[in-house]
Amino acid sequence: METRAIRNKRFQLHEMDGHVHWRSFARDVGFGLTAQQKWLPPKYFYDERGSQLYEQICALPEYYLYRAELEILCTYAAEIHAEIAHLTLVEFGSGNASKTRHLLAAYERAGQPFRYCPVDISREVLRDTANRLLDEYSHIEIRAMHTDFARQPEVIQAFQLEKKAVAFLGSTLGNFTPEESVKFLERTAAIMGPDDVFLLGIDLKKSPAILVPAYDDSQGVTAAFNRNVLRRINSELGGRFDPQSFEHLAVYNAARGRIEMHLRSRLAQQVPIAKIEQAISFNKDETIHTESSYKYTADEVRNLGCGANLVLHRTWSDARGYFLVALFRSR
Ligand code: AVJ
Repeated sequence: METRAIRNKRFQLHEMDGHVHWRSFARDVGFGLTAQQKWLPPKYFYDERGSQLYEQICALPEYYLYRAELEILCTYAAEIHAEIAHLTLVEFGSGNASKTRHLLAAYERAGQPFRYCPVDISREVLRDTANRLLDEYSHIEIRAMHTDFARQPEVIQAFQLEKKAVAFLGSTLGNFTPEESVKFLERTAAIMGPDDVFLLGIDLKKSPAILVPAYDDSQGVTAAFNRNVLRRINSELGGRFDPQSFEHLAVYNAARGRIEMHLRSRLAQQVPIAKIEQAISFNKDETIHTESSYKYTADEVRNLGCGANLVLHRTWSDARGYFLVALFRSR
């Protein structure tokens, strides 16, 4: 635990352990790379280097998602804060909180103590972010949780909060299939009280001419982010991937309403991975499906909520209508 944080007692880290251990990584890699359509869970992008690359992605001109949501949170921070009524803010996939901080600024301006509970899969990012927020906001108290929350939103019950606002921003829900999304939201709604709110930030459906470049930028940052999962298999599982022998691919699958990222093998090859005691064979042009990023319409967002016992209360959008922040209450 961070020493300064212990001293000032405004920071606590819940270490829910295990979940991001190399054994689970090995299991998921062994499972995904032996499937008919090879695939890897996108959560493994986010080691320290991957988190840095994601921050670089957010600064790319093509990656409108970040700035659109930032615009919403900046413009409507006071309105959103008023709806949330100063409840403790629990955030799934908080990352560096660079957008959330605008909402936290509204809490700070209220001049009353408040609590922020970020939940993230990356311990380094949680610690650094918490330290910066503690420096910046005098009224903040932070209870952070290091865990892979996707399978189990109930982990946030460990915070033992009476009332809460649960935030899931950055279109991270888009990484789940619609079925997984409804399940995740339903399980979250089940642990919400009558005064609790759920704040969802999600990317909207739009022309592939805008969508695709956001996932295939001209500087190749997204390509490096995509290949980072291979580097990670090399360093953590004794893999022998040559990341450059895989081409970065981003396509919009209109039928499924999702951007797909793949890594396509430029040649037929065999890649040994020591810790799973296997060599993986690739045909030329065979792909590993590394990420799906689902896009929704505003109506579909409302319906996601309906299927999960969440009632849509209010929405905010950016000037171009690219992104949606939606506030739900539990039924
Ligand atoms: C963090 C899941 C929202 O899907 O847009 C960015 C991740 N992948 N560029 C997204 C990502 C490629 C991002 N999310």
